[in-house]
Amino acid sequence: MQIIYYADSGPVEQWLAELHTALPLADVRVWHEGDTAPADYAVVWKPPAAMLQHRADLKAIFNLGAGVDAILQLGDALPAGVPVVRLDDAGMAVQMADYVSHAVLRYFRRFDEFDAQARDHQWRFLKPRRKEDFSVGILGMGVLGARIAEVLLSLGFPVRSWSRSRKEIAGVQSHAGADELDDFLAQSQVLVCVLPLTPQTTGILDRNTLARLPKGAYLINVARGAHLVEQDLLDLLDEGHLGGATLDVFREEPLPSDHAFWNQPRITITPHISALTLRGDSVRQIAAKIKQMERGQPVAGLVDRTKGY
Ligand code: NDP
Ligand code: OXD
Repeated sequence: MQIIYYADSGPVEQWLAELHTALPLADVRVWHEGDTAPADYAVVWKPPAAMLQHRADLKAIFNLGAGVDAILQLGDALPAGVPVVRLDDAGMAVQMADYVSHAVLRYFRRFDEFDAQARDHQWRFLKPRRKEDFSVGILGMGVLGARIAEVLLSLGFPVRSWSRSRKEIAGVQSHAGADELDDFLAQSQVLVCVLPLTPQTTGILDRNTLARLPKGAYLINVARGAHLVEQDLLDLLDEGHLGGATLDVFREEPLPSDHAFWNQPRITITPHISALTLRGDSVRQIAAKIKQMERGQPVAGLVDRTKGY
């Protein structure tokens, strides 16, 4: 079995070694421009079009991340009949749930405001909030959203979700489709975005959406930078409609050093670390799926190209 590997960053030799250990009978090689030798599977992160163009011979393309926006952007360069398989949790859900719970608790316990006061040497009591008034709305209730919801519920926060299809998750109020978005937003004191980036969700965090949140609401975006219309967020923070934002993803990454977000104290910035691709978990998952495919069995995490995720 031949496997070609490409990632735009990361320790190539270690990925290769772990893939080889997990699939000892496979011949795993790094793909280089001009390599058109036969291959059965591709394991990729942000591959160039030249790698996958004309690769109708592949049995599957494994994406080294949950989000498939970069690979689907290849459009016609992506061979039509070849299944694309994304990472399905692979250790990311627990990281995402930690990150989001931390941000929600920070806003709930007003640590953002205490930090600001401390910078001015101010010792001042701030009225505690009540959890029942601090409802968290999660945009996207897939693999990651469901885990975030579970942890927030265990912390006692009211949780609601928005997705394309309705969900039946104990304790979570499910909203589905465009018709139910306004009602969802109006009741979300914290808005968490964990949607895939598709033509329908690009720019979804704009003034129109964010202004429908209750006054003083917070935004947590851990999905993709292009969900957010950046100037709209800055304006709504300046106008006092939003209380703060925690952003892990940006339209341009790394975030340029002169970007206005760095100067807005109500924005907390992290460098796309909310859920890292873990090599061990990812290799184990991909190797298991390759074995399933070789046995003719179905695998989880198949991307529906018409939906875009
Ligand atoms: P899933 O595919 O499991 O879940 C996606 C969810 O979004 C589903 O509930 C889906 O609805 C919903 N959805 C998609 N399109 C729409 C729409 N137009 N309207 C309403 N709901 C919609 O994805 P994951 O949970 O695994 O990952 C989500 C995203 O998180 C990834 O695509 C990636 O971009 C991002 N991510 C970011 C990371 C980081 O480090 N910052 C790390 C990992 C992922 P339905 O259930 O009805 O299909
Ligand atoms: C992903 C990411 O999509 O790390 O997995 O952003």
